[in-house]
This record gives sequence, C-alpha cells and structure tokens, in this order.
Amino acid sequence: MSDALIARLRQAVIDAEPDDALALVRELLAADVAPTLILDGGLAKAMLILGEMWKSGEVFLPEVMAAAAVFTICNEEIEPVLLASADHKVGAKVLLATVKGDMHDLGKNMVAAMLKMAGFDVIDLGTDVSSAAIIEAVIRETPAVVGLSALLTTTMPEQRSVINALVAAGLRDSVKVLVGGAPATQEWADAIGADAYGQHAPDAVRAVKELVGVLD
Ligand code: B12
Repeated sequence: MSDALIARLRQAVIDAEPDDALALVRELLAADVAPTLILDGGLAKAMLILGEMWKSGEVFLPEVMAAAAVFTICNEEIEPVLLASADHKVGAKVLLATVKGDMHDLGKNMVAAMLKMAGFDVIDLGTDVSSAAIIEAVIRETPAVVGLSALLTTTMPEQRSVINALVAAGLRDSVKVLVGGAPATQEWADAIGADAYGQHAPDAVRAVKELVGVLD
C-alpha cells in the first residue's frame, strides 16, 4: 500500500499539487511509513525525475519552481515527525550552507533535518552564502563540521574557495569540512582538500558522525 501512496506522492510533487501532496504525506505518516522513506522515495525521487524531464524539455523552470515549493511544504510537514524520533543530543554543532551563487536548498534542508534527527545541533546559513559569511559564522559558532552544498557545476568551485578562506583565516585545523550536492564526488572532495563527501543525506549523517568520532 505504501509503495502506491509514495508513487502518488511523487506524481503530486511533479504536478505541483500542494493539497494532494500534503494529504498523501499525512496519509503516509498516519500509516507509520518511515519519514526518511517518504523523503527519499517520495520527495527527493520526484525532484530527480523532474530534473530529467527538465533536461529533456518536457517541463520548464516555472514548473520546477512550483514543484520545489511543494517539496518544501511536504518537508516541513515531515520534519517534526522526524525530529520526534531524534537521538539523544550528540553535543556537536554542524554549520550548513549552500555556497555563493547557488539557490538550491532542498537537498541541504534534507541533510539538516537528518542531522538534527541524529542529535546534532544544526546552524543553517541558508543559500547563496559567501565564504566571508561562512568564516564569520565559524568564528562565532565554533562548529565541529561545516557542510557545504553545491548543485551547479559553476558553483562547485566555491566549495574550494571556502576551504581556501578557512586556511587563510587560520581556521582550517579547527573545523572539518564536508561537501555534497549532486555534482560533487569523492574525487572532487579529495581534490579540494575537504575532509569528507556525502552523496545523500544519510551519507552526510554517517560522515559527520565519523568526523566527530561518534560513529556507532
Ligand atoms: C529543484 C531544482 C531547481 C530549483 C531549486 C529550488 C530550491 N529551493 O532548491 C530552481 C527552479 C530554483 C532551480 C534553479 C536553477 N537550476 Co536547478 N535544479 C533543480 C533540480 C530539478 C532538483 C534539485 C533538487 O532539489 N533535488 C532534490 C534534492 C533532495 O537532491 P539534491 O539537491 O541532490 O540533494 C541530495 C544530495 O545531493 C545530497 N546533498 C545536498 N546537499 C548536500 C550537502 C552536504 C554537505 C552533503 C554531505 C550532501 C548534500 O543530499 C541530498 C539528499 O539526499 C536539479 C536536477 C537534479 N538532478 O539535481 C536541477 C539542476 C541542479 N539545476 C540546474 C540549473 C541549470 C539551474 C539554473 C541555472 C536554471 C536557470 N537557467 O536559471 C537555476 C540556478 C539558480 C541558482 N543560482 O542556484 C542544473 C544544473 C546543471 C549543472 N551542471 O550545473 C540541474 C542539474 C538541472 C539540469 N538537469 O540541467 N533549480
């Protein structure tokens, strides 16, 4: 039953039908379907399919924007349920940002929600964040890890710029850097001197746990 509901949820996101999508999310949550499954198999997969449709010219920017808004509404509905099952506090702070020039935040928000669920304190600086703003936040918040999201090949180099700025500010040894976003890879992370790479939100959680030494 839940597979059929998740397939309908994907379609409602692709069609940018907020009422239908929200009703399906509520139905799935009421049926005790794992929030992470709704996020991954429903919302994230819908955006992946839509990305392919966009690439092939089947949909255009306004449709993608409308679907992204539905994603956000659904994510906001799921997050409290996800947090209700949160692990005990780990006591480590993670600073998250989508790098300068990049407005994509759906994936970063998923990473944020899953890190919170895993017991981390998350400070989300939002999108289009300059390396100067990240450095200021690192000084102010002293996080254990900085997570950088980039969805565009043109903004990926900003992940390197942030690392260079951390080095220049003498902060590189005080914070671990995790990079992610669809175009990022382990090779990219190694090339720019990041400490870790995460392909999906659960990988991000695993990587942060490893970086702060609380991997179970
Ligand atoms: C939704 C979307 C948009 C929305 C964004 C809405 C929003 N609030 O985020 C809108 C419509 C605004 C948009 C705009 C643009 N977009 Co866009 N977008 C997408 C789309 C379809 C889906 C992205 C998404 O949200 N996926 C769902 C989430 C859940 O997945 P995710 O982001 O990949 O995140 C997961 C992982 O990557 C990872 N992750 C993410 N962040 C982090 C961070 C860390 C630290 C870690 C460890 C892991 C991690 O975990 C997440 C969960 O598993 C993609 C297609 C695609 N296949 O990615 C194109 C795509 C990324 N966009 C693209 C383009 C070109 C653009 C525009 C330039 C279009 C334009 N002409 O204006 C603009 C750029 C705006 C800007 N300056 O940023 C291209 C990029 C091509 C490239 N090679 O660079 C893509 C690939 C589409 C395509 N096939 O051409 N976009």
